[in-house]
Amino acid sequence: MKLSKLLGAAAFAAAALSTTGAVHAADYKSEYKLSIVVGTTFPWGQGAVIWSDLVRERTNGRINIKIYPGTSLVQGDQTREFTAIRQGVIDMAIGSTINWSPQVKELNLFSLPFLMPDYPAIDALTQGKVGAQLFEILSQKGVVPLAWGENGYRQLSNSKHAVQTPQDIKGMKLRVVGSPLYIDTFTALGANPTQMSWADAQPALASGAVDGQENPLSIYAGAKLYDVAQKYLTLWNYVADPLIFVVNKEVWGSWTPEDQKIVREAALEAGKREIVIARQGVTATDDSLLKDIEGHGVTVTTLSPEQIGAFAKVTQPVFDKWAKQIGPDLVKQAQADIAKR
Ligand code: X2X
Repeated sequence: MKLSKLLGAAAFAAAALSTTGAVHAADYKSEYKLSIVVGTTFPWGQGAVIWSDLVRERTNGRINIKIYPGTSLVQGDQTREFTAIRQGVIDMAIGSTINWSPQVKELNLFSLPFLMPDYPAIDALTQGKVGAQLFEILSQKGVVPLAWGENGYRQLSNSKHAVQTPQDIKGMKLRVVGSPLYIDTFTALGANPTQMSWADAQPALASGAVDGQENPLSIYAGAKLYDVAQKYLTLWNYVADPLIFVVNKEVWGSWTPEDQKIVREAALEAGKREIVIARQGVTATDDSLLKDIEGHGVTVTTLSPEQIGAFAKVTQPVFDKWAKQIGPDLVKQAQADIAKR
């Protein structure tokens, strides 16, 4: 081959290469919409900030993530978030297992009453076989799951009186999240549960339309629920909701392998850091958040293992009913991994 021809071929190859590069860049959206339920001041929102900042820096701005708090891309209806990710209305999300459980029944696992007694139990599930299996299930549903985060142990608050026994919540009107499992749990306890989005819950608490609710302390304190008459708080660790970092499958496929790697690693790093933030201030060694809550005149009741046992006993039929729906093998695996923790 003559030198001129060779040079011509090389130039052609270079041009072709740069065209593919350009095609990739053109494929990329100018903004990727990331959905979360609460604001960026909450641990959950901090996770979103960390993830989007890391991705923007490490891709030199090729992947530009914009955070949409308040599940605003689905008008605040958090139980529709998962479907919207699959449909591409939402590009990526950090979602609570509770909010996605209407579409992914296995995610109800974490809502089985009194399954996970402590943080090592949560970790045994998310970081073990159960977590891997749940990611496998999610992968078959149009999303690419990347990492685990945490909303937290959901504690009970109300405006009426201290709750120590199942008897104490009889007849109480409680706002619950969007899985029928919660209706079953609180119905078994003799309460009067009503399902509502987080957006609707806050005015309902403020007006007294409902007496109480359940949420992690970071949400309770961050949303200043003590200012809407929620002066009684019971710590009972009955369920905890992990968070899952996901990307819509087509969006994922539109990125180069290098960028996919960056997004995945950033999600893992953000998830780890978010879990640390979510657990701050609510442990025996650091109870600063609890102290802060008490400073607002809140009566905090911490249940003993025996008192928790009384609630667990009443809700056992709900556990058994839902274990069948979730999948007995998955629940058994979870129980075995928790026992081994
Ligand atoms: O709605 C709730 O209670 C919240 C904010 O914790 C969830 O999105 C599951």
